[in-house]
Amino acid sequence: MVLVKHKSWAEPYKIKVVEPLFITTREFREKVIAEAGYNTFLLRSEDVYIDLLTDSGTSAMSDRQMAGLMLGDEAYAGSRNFYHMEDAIRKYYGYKYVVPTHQGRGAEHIMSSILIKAGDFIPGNMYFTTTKLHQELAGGVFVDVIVDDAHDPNSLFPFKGNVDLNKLESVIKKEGANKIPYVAIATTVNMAGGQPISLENLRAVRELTSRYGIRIIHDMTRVAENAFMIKMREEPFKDWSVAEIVKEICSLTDGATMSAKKDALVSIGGFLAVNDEFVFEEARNMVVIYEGLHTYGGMAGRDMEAMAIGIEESVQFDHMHARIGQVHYLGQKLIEFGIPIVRPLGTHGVFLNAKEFLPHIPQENFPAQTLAAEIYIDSGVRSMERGIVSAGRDSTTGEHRFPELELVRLTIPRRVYTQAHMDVVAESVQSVFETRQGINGLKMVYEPKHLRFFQARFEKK
Ligand code: P70
Repeated sequence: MVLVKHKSWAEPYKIKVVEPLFITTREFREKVIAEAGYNTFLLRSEDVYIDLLTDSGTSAMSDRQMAGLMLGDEAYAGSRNFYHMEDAIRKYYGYKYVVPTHQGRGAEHIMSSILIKAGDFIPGNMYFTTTKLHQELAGGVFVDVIVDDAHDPNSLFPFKGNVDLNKLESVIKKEGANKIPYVAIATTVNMAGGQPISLENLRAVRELTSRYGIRIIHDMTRVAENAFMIKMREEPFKDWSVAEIVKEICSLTDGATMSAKKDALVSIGGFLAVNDEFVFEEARNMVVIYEGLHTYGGMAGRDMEAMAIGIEESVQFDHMHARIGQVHYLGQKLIEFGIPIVRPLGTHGVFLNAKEFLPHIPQENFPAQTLAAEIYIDSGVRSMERGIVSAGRDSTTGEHRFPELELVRLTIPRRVYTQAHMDVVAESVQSVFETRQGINGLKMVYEPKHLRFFQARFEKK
C-alpha cells in the first residue's frame, strides 16, 4: 500500500445511512431544560440537536459490524459470538481469561468485590465516578496518585494521565502493601480531560508495584485512544502500530475492566479480563449472580459479535487519526475563539474550564452544571457536567467535595458527526461566552444518594 501524506486527515469511510436531526426553538429549550431540573441527563434525546453528552454507546457501527449483528447466535449457553469476542480480546489485548458483563460498571462491581476488602486502599491515576463507587462499596478507599499537572487545566504536560511515583510509593509505605489490593490505572484518564498515560510511566509503575508484589488493574475503556497518543507524543514508540502499543500497555497490567461502549464501538457491552486463574474462577462465580451466564454476561450474541469486530476496527491507525483529529479540530477552534479549555487536548472530547468561563459563579453554585444548561439553551447542543456535582460528597464528612477541575465535557461520539457539526458547536460555545456576564448559578433541589450527577435536579438561583 502506498501511503500518500497530506496535511489534512479525512474520515476513512463514507456514509451509508443517515439519521435526521431536528432543531428546536430557544423558547422550547428554555422550557424543557427547566423541566429537566437543569440537568442534561434528564433531557429527552429527541429534544437535543447535536448530542455531545457522551461517547458511550453512541458511536456509529461499520457495515461489517451491522452484518455481524445478523450473525448473532442467541443460544443461552456457549454462543459462537462469545468465542469470537474472547478470541479478539486475547488477540488484541493479550489477557488470558475473559468474563463478559453488560457494561463497564458490571465488570467494576465484580473486580472490586473479589479483590478489595474492608479497610483497603486503592491508589489510582484520578478517580472515575462508577469505578470509585464500586471500590467504596467493597470497603475500599480510593487515593489519587496522579501527577499534579492533571489537576491544572492550563498545564501543557503531554501525559497528564501519568502516575506520580513518589505519591504512589508514599501511599504504599504509609498503608502497607498488604492493604493495597491493586493500583488502578486508567487509559485514558476521563476526568482529567481524556488525558493519556505514557508507556515510560506505566513501565515505571509496573516496576514499582512488582517490587511490592502489588497488582495493576487496568481500566482499559479508551486504551486504543491512549495508544494513539503515545504513538504521536512519545518518541521511542512513534514507529509502533496502535495495536502493538495497546498490547504492550495491557501486558504491563494484571487484569482489566472494560466498557466496550467506547473504544470497542458497540452500543452495549463490557468485560473483565485477567491472567490470574483464581480471580477468573471467582469472577465466573459472581457473573452468574449479577450479569448472566459466563458466555454472555448480559449481552446478546449479536452484541458480542459486533464487539469482536469493533475491537479490531478500534486499533486501525486511520480510524484513530480521524477520531482524535475531529476532537482536536473542535478544540483548536475553541482555542482560536479564546475559550478556556483543558489543554493539551485529550482524546474523547473537549473540556471547557467552567471556573474560568464563569468566574463570577462560586463552585457551590455549580458553574459547570450552569454552563452545560446554557449551551443547551443556546443551540440544543447537549454536554455533560464534570465538576462538583460529579465529585459528590465526602463519604466520611458528608460535605461536597470541591474538585480542582470544574469542567463541561463536549464528548464526541465516534464516526457520527461531521466537521460542520463541530463548527456549529464551536459557534454556540462562543456565543454563550460572549454573554457570560449575564449568567447566574444554580441551587440543587434534589440529590440522589449515589452518582448524584445522573439524576440531581436544580433551579435557577
Ligand atoms: C462516559 C461513560 C463510562 C466509564 C468510563 C471509564 C473510564 C468506566 C466507565 C463505566 C458513561 C458515564 C459513566 C458515569 C458517569 C457519566 C458517564 N463512562 N471507566 O460518558 O462504564 O458506563 O459502561 O458502565 O469512562 O464517560 P459503563
